Amino acid sequence: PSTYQTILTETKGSGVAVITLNRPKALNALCNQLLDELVHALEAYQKDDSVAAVVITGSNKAFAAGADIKEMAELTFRDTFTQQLFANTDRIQSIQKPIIAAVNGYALGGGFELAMICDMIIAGENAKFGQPEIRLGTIPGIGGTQRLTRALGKSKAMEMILTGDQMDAKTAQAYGLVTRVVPEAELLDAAIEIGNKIAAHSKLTIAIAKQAVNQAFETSLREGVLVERNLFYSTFSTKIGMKAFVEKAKPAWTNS
Ligand code: CO8
Repeated sequence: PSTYQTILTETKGSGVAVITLNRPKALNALCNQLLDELVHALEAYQKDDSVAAVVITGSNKAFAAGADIKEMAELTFRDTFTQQLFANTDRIQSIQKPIIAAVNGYALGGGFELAMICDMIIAGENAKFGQPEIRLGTIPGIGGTQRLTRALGKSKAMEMILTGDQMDAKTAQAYGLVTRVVPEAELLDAAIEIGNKIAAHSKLTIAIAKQAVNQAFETSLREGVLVERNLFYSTFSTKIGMKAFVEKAKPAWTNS
């Protein structure tokens, strides 16, 4: 991990890993190396038993101002197709631990899409979200047309994707895109606080709950409810929490 060049990693509180996107001169544009390092770090945290949740953040000016336009400007259709450009971002969806995006400043294009891949977004008051790809003659390519439409509904998603206009933090909160808006300076602490609350619970059940919620985006209601029911039943494999409640004791979630 110490060999990363485009991200910083550290662990805070009780098992909350923080990944800071760190290409300040390019407003954290998501170059190939950054995406590779980010996926690598997330997969390492997935395997690390001491980590319960991950926060991804950027700087006060930018979470990430999109895919790296200077890199993309050199690519042909053939390059993007044969390299399957950005397909490695699919691997972020396979991470079972909760990922919190803490967004100050610009979350544009691929930066916005990365935030939407995360399990929740917390925004600083200065956060600005947008899909400006249309201004470059391209379209969102890391899931934006799908996730933004699910998050905002068709009309607002169309407006943002077809005009390239940005949305501020308060409006994003009103649409339910971000879970809370906090003063810029308090952003990281607020994200870590949520991570700490998650870390206090069973890691196994947290992963099960995440999978159940994500199922809502993949299936019909009937199938989703069935998946939930079976996942719910699976939580009866350890009865630590319920027994602790009955015994008025604090649950010890060791290995569960
Ligand atoms: N890529 C590369 N470099 C960038 C990017 C970017 N996305 N954004 C900013 N930078 C660089 C600038 O070029 C500049 O570098 P330099 O000093 O060397 O010229 C430096 O960061 C600082 O930027 P600015 O001087 O522009 O800072 P401002 O404060 O004036 O403006 C903005 C900030 C408004 C955020 C502005 O930088 C901007 O508009 N950036 C581009 C935003 C954008 O269009 N993002 C979408 C990119 S496309 C995308 O994400 C598509 C993903 C999926 C594609 C799938 C294809 C297969």
